Amino acid sequence: MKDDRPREGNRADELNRTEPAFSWFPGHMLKASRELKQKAKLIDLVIHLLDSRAPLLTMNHNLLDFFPNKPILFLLGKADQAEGKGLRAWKGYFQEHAGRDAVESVSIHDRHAIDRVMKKLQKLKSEIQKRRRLIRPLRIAVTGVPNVGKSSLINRLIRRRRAQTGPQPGVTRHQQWLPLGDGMELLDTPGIMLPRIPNEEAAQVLSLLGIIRDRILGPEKVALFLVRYLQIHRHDRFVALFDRPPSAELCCSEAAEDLLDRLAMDRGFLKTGGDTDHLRCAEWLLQQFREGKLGKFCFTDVTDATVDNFFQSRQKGS
Ligand SMILES: Nc1nc2c(ncn2[C@@H]2O[C@H](COP(=O)(O)OP(=O)(O)O)[C@@H](O)[C@H]2O)c(=O)[nH]1
Ligand SMILES: [Mg+2]
Repeated sequence: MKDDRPREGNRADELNRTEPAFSWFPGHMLKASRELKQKAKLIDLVIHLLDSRAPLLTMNHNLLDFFPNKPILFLLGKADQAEGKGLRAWKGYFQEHAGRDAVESVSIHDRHAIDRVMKKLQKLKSEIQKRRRLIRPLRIAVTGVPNVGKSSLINRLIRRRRAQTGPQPGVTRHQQWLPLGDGMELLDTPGIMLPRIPNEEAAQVLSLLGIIRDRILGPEKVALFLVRYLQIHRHDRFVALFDRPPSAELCCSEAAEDLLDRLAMDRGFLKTGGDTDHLRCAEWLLQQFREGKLGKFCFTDVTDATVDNFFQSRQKGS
């Protein structure tokens, strides 16, 4: 008998059916990961760039383990897209657990923030050179998951467009040393994905942030996650997307699928024949989010965070 159950050609769904978490680790990342591990001995300082909107979720413990005894500067990146209160709380969290000088927030659109990072690097350089009696330039690796802004940050720091950047994960495929001046060199590295994504919600946040490609979960699924998030936290921003807005009450109570359908109808995303085109509407909604048109976000709450294993093990080791 023919099996006519609906089929989903969606990799994450297939994986999620059999286990609570899934991994997405393409071959080029495995190669990049090996290359970075080999270079780890050469590095004096590690910049670990995180997304301010979900800092612990975008922290790659595996990657940090390549550098067991090296100082780490955590940068909370894309700060221009993060809600101020959440960002300050996360900065406090990292100051408490990693050290006052081990964290800074940054946006490539904020010259003052770039200057603050530069000052912090100069301070760390002096300390490291003094402690290790180094006379050669300090070698700094800029690390993080894909698409978190590593290459863009490097270009801002060196004041040149030397590192290739782009809105999709996987633009930087090779490591590249770039002179920073002031006796420092930066290593641009390809993004390395978390080996294991803890759950479906985490995967959806990572997709929204552009760290996992949309096609892995499917744009509609990611957009529906965003609709649900807005329903709970910021229905005003969702309502503002409509020409003829639904009531706030309806916006909070209706199923996310129906709201996306309503939005598709309102914005005129229709297929030939008149049915609403959810895919195009989902892609449009994700674009609005990524262009910052839905405002600033903070997807993870610091009050839910326990002391991360990474800080506990480093404290024990120090
Ligand atoms: N709003 C905002 N976008 C950023 C920032 N830094 C990088 N981006 C964007 O994020 C995307 C990925 O940047 P890229 O530097 O290629 O990331 P990488 O893969 O980590 O090297 C690009 O579209 C950048 O323009 C930032 O501070 N704020
Ligand atoms: Mg890059």
